[in-house]
Amino acid sequence: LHHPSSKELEITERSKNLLVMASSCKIKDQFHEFFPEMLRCLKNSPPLHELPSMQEWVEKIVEYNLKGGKMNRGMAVVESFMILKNHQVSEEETKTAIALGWAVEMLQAFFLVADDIMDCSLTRRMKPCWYRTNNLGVKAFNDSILLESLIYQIVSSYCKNQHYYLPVLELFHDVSRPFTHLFGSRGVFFFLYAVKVTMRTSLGQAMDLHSAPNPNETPDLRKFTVETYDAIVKYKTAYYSFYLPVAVAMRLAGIRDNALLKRAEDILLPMGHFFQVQDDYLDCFGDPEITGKIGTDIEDGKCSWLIVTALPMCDSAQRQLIEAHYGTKNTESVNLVKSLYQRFDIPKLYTEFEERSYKELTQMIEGIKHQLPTSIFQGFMEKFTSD
Ligand code: GPP
Ligand code: MG
Ligand code: MG
Ligand code: MG
Repeated sequence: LHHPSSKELEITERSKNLLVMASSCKIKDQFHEFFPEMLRCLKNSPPLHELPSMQEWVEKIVEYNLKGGKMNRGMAVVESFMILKNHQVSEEETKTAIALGWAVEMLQAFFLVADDIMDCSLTRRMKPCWYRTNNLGVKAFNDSILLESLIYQIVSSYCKNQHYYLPVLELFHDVSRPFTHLFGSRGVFFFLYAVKVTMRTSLGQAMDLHSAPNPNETPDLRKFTVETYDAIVKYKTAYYSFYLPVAVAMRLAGIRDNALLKRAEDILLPMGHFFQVQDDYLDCFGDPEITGKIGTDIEDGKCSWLIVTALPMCDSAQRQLIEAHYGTKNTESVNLVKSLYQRFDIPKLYTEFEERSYKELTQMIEGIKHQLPTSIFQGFMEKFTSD
C-alpha cells in the first residue's frame, strides 16, 4: 500500500484547489449564461405572456437593474451549494441553484431601486439610479414592486415541485406566520426555522429612515446611538445580503437541521454588520469610480457608523456644528462634517475596526469548522465590498 508523502499530499491538495478554482470560473460563466433563459422564462409565464408591451418594459427594468453588479449574493447561493454538496452535483441541481441565485439578485434589485428613491441617490453601479431614467421619478416605485414579484416567478418556475419549495419561499417572504411542515408519511410535524427576509429588511429600512431628520429639520442626535445602529444594519443589510444566500443553499442541499441554520446565522450576521460599516465608510471616503455610487449619507442625515463613532468625541461646539450641518443637501455643510470626521481620525479608526473585525470573524469561522465547511464563510470574507 502506497502512503502518500506530505509533499505528495500537498500537491494533491493544490491540484484539488486548482480544480475548484477552475470550476468556480465555469460556474460564474454558467451563472451569466443563464440570464437570457431566465428572462425568456419570465416573459413567457402568465400573465406577462399576454402583455407584449409589458414584456418589453420588464425586460428593460431587469436588464438595467440586475446587471453591472458584482453578483456576490447570487453567486454565494451557487458556491455555498456546491461546497455543501462537495462539488458532486447534477446539471439539473446546478441549474436550480443558479436560478435561486438570480432570485436573490432580483431581491437585491428590488431593494436597490426602492432604496435609491428613498435615499435621493444619484448613481448606482456607475449609472444613473433607475428612478432618474426614462422620466420615472416616483413611478419607479412600481418597478421595484414588479421586481419583487419576479422573485416568486423564478422560485416557482424552477422549484415548484421540489421538497424545498415551501422552505425557500418562506426564507424570501415577509409573512410573519410561523408554520409547520409535514415530512414523509409518518405524520411528524417539524417546526421550520424560517427567517422572513423581506420583512426584516423593510423593518431595518424603516429604522434607517426614522432615525434620519425630515427635510429642513435638524437631526435628533440622541437617535444616533450604537444600539440603534446595530439594529438598523442587522435588519436592513445582514439578513438579506449574508444570511439569505447561505440559508437558501442549505435548504437546497437538503439540510433540515435548524440548529445548523442558526449556527450559520450566528456568523453571517456579524459579517453583514462588518459589510455595512464598510459601506458607510465608503459612502463618505470611497471613490465613486470604484464603488459605482455617489454617497448621500451626510446629506440624508443617516445614522451611519461614522456619525455614531464621531459623536461621543464631540465637544458642545462640535455637536452644534453637526446639528446645523448634518442632514443638509449643500456642499459646504457636507464638507464641514467631512472635515470634522478627518479631525477625529475616522479613517484610522475605520482601519482599526476593519482589522479587529477580520480577526474576530476569522476566529468565528474557525469555531464553526466541525459543523459547516469553512470555505463558505471564507468566500464571503474575500469578496465583499460595496454594491
Ligand atoms: C443598504 O442601505 C440597505 C438596503 C439597500 C436595503 C434597502 C431595503 C428596502 C426595503 C428598500 P444603504 O442605503 O446604505 O445602501 P447603498 O449605500 O447601497 O445605497
Ligand atoms: Mg442607499
Ligand atoms: Mg438606504
Ligand atoms: Mg450606504
